[in-house]
Amino acid sequence: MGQTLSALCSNMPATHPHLPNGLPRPVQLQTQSFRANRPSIAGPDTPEPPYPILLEGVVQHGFGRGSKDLGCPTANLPDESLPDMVAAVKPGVYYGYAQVLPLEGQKSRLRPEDHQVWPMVMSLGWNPFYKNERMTAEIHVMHEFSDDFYGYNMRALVLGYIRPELDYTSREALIEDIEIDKKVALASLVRPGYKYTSDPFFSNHDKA
Ligand code: ADP
Ligand code: RBF
Ligand code: MG
Repeated sequence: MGQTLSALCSNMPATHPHLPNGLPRPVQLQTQSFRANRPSIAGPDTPEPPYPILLEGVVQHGFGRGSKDLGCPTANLPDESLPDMVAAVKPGVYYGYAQVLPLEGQKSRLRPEDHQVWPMVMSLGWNPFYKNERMTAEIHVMHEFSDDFYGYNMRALVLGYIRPELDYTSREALIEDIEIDKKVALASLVRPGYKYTSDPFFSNHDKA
């Protein structure tokens, strides 16, 4: 028997809703059984093919839901950056590293540290909770940026798979799982086999 959902939720910050007295939430069966048994680390000790997967694209405007609805901004990548990843893996939640860079020849409004390589979680798919009609790739960077960065270039190195996309019956349940995804990503990335922050794919813009 794995960790129970209430055990996982007991580590959540107080701002996140908890299950009332351990009562099950009214979520779909498949979703519920998956959520109750989430491992704290995802993937093998070192990345295995098709990882690492490299993505690059200019950050697009989406529906503005990430920050407003979920408290989790997600930088949306353009469709052109997706085919390689879509061909290699299924929709789901992934982890890795990302870097935000100004476009060639443009000056950045952000701070130097905003251009470092930061851990990220990524959602690749149809966002069933929102019934999207198009596949999207959205990256939440685990760093507090000084400003938004629409129109900036984003490089992402995907190192592993966390979980399938689920169709939630409540926004709160999706928010809780995204918080767990972030913890799983960080715990997975601190492993010695996942030291990719100095990978030549990333620019040393921040050190220039
Ligand atoms: P949209 O639907 O337009 O993608 P979001 O509410 O998801 O809107 O917000 C995403 C935007 O927020 C990004 O494009 C970026 O400019 C900004 N942003 C600020 N901090 C972050 C972060 N840590 N991770 C991802 N995007 C961030
Ligand atoms: N949307 C879903 O419908 N199902 C999911 O399982 C799901 N998981 C996500 C996991 C992470 C780490 C992130 C950042 C987003 C996830 N979303 C999921 C996408 C969410 O619906 C999306 O960010 C919003 O649609 C805002 O654009
Ligand atoms: Mg977004």
